[in-house]
Amino acid sequence: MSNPDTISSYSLYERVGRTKTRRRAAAAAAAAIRTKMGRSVLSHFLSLSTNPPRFSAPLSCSHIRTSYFKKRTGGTPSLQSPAHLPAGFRCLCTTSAPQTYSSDGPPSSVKKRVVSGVQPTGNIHLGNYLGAIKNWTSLQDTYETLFFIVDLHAITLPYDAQQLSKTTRNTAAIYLACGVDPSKASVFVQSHVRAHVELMWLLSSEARIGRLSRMIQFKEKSRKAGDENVSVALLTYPVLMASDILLYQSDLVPVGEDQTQHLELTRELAERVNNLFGGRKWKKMGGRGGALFKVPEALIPPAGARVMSLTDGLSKMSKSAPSDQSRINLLDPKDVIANKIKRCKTDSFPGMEFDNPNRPECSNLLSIYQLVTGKTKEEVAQECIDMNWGTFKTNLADALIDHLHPIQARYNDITSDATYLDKVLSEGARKAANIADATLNNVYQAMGFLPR
Ligand code: AQP
Repeated sequence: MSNPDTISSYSLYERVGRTKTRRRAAAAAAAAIRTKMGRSVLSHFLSLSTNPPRFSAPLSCSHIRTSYFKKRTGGTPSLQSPAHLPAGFRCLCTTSAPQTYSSDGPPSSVKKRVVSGVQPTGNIHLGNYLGAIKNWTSLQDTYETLFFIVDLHAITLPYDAQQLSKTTRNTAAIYLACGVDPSKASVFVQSHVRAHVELMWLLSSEARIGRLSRMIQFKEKSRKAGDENVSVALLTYPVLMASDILLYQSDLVPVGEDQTQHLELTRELAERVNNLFGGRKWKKMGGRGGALFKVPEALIPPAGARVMSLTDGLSKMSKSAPSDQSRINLLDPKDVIANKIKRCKTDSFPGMEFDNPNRPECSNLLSIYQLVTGKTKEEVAQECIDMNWGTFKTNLADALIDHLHPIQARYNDITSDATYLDKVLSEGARKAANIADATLNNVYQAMGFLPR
């Protein structure tokens, strides 16, 4: 793909525009180039330049692809250099990459779109912060970002209706306190954009029960909840998650290890619906044709972002773990943080070290220390190699308190002004709904529904 011939052959074809003469010249040029460089590569580029976007063009790496938008809008065609990812992030490149455009037409910029969210199911903890929210603050500088509070997901397990709106607001305030900037990212509440549920229903018709019931999270959560408490929503929430992602024609989705299966399902649903209802079939229904959904890819957060429980280094830190001692909540006061660190599980090995499989707690706490101090793994390993647990725990507690204090102060400011938060959320929902409604309307049209 990086062959300079490839670039110039595309440019040559693209420069000859729409008139008949130009098309003839283009055909001649294409024929000449075909002889020179071989049929398959050229036909790939020709099809990109003349046809609506294809569903899935096989590429060795989706980061090295022609810029569809630039070609459509007559800009200088080019191969994108490997996408700029924020420090530490990796993109899980796939064997197929979509050549699609957003349902609301060509975007005003070529920024890729990223969506993510956290459930307002309790206290936001250090795992949610280091594994998700903190990373968003670097993503918002690079990508077009939408961060939402996934309140519809919060009802998949028994929950407290009296608390839901409060925890939803608090979660939004935490996003902002952690540095999510509403002037860069759209911040909104999932249930405020009705298209999420509507698209979920449409996607449900193409989701299969067997596939959903084999999802690891369903198996684990349903086993924990017990049969009587397993709601249909617990089974089908991955379809809602697919809707959350596909509505926004997202390019990239930050995923933790526990969510790769969900993204895989999302990709499958996108491809299935694209194949069943998109392209020419959609065009016949009066639509634009092409792909209905962009097929998203996984964005892997920086290493070390999986935060484990303070009481068991082999289980992830979790909102639903029964013991509050197992997690640091972002809003825990200083003395609570110090106390939780003091009491967290240790071992009897000398010194401190990363990556010893027999010392999961040690590795976890060192990683937390690394992430909140911003030091490198090597620096932390060197600094702590000879420390005993007592000294390390004091240092860790101090570092955590220092790191979380400004977040807590900003949280208090934000929540003291209810109108500010309301304004951010309604503006975020308005922007999100514009994108989401366009996708939803396309899907209704392609699936044959009578227009309103
Ligand atoms: N321990 C963790 N380490 C790193 N990242 C984590 N995330 C959650 N726990 C950790 C990330 O937080 C984001 C939002 O997660 P969620 O609200 O969907 O909740 P969850 O993944 O189900 O985990 P929780 O918060 O602990 O809730 P419960 O107890 O209900 O499972 C995701 O990006 C997730 O990876």
